Amino acid sequence: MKVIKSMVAAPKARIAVVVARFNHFISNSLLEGAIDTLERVGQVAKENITVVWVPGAYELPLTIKTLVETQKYDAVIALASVIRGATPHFEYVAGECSAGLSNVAMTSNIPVAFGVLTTDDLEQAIERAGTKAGNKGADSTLAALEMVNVIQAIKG
Ligand code: INI
Repeated sequence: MKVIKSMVAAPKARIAVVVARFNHFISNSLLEGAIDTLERVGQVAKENITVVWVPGAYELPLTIKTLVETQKYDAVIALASVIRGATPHFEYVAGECSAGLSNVAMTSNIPVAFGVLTTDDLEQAIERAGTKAGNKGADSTLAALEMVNVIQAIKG
């Protein structure tokens, strides 16, 4: 039996973090969680981390597609919060963001971690951005780090 089970330390990994400016207060906390995890847990060197700000969650897929096409990154972390409002707008933004990110990962073979909160209200977003329900920026970063090692292990 061969089992592939990878660590989260990836000191040589080149990581891009793409973060939506919309709901900036939440995004900033997700970004803090991501950077802290990259440096302290992943042991990724500062010079190997690129942060890209974009207007909103809807812009994440195209930005990440452009980044992976440069072949300069081993994984990308997408960070945003989409908060439900009074209209169906939420469904379009969250749906297109999620489908687009999955599509980029599948067509590029580069892990794209989904650090996008989709919540009913601001309180739920705050809870998941560094308060009582953890930090989704940190959680998605752990997934990205592990996936860098998993993909490398599979490719041998
Ligand atoms: N973008 C978000 O990141 N979160 C949201 O909650 C949100 N809402 O609710 O509208 C949002 N909209 C902006 C969207 O992502 C685009 O930036 C905009 O439509 C321009 O293309």
